[in-house]
Amino acid sequence: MKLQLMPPGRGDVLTVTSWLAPIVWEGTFDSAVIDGIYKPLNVTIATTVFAVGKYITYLKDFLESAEKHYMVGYNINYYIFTDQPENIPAVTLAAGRSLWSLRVPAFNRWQEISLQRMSFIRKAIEEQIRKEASFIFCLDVDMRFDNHWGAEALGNLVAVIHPWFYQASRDSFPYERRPESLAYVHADEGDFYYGGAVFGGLIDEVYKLTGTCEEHLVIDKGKDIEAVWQEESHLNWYFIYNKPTKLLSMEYLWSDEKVKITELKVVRLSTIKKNLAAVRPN
Ligand code: UD2
Repeated sequence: MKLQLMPPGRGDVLTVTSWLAPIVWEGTFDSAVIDGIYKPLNVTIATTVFAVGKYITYLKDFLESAEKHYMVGYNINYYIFTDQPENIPAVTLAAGRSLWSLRVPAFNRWQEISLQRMSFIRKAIEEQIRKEASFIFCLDVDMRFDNHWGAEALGNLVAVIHPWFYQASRDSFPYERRPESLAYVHADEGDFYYGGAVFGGLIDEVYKLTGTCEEHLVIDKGKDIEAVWQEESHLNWYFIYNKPTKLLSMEYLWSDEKVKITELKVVRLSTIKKNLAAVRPN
């Protein structure tokens, strides 16, 4: 019997969306093939992280674990947005990887950091990042890489399925439901609920995404309405009308607080259990 060159990777999970975007799971890709495509292009991947106030304490583990597992062998520019550049930990970076600090103010409400991230990223793309990288990932800082998180994640516009809503029905997705907000999603709309902790893609695509979300956040603020999950709500609105070209499964955004499910063969990135009262400003 002849061996199939490309046997179907997984039969137990959804691996492609209704608009034909792949959903990346362990078993659906071959890293050697993927690296064979991207390595010769010598791409640089911008990676933005906010570490404001007490969240700076997460940065060391984030960076050290990223150096072990995140896009290993690729050029990475980390852009750390912080109110205390002097406290950025000294972490040894591999060749081709560098770190920039970008100063942002300290905020007195944690929601404000989430709300303003889109605007800071949009500006940084305009002023610096677009000259220095071709892809970008925007990540939360209270996270740890545990396993390979590589170039299979690259795509034009990339979203991650939120681990808490993987098996949830659409009516339980925590979209913004008040029509006064520009993040409003009608009960009949929505494909997946995506996490705000990981999004990315080509620089120009993420520039459009951050610019649109920023505009909508500003208009909402003018109307004195704050979407239920801040910028994550606006991001979810955006991905309904601008479909991501690649989706990352929960392997790419898991949570230390979740009980593992059988479909999850490998955890690549996980949010750390945090004491919110101790780390948030409000
Ligand atoms: C969820 C989302 C997060 C964001 C937020 C919006 C996931 C796993 N997380 O996380 O991406 O959409 O909801 O409300 O999908 N930060 C600071 N200093 C602070 C507070 C926050 O630097 O004092 C930064 C930091 O990079 C942090 C990020 O903002 O990782 C998100 O804040 P969070 O982790 O407290 O938000 P959370 O857990 O509600």
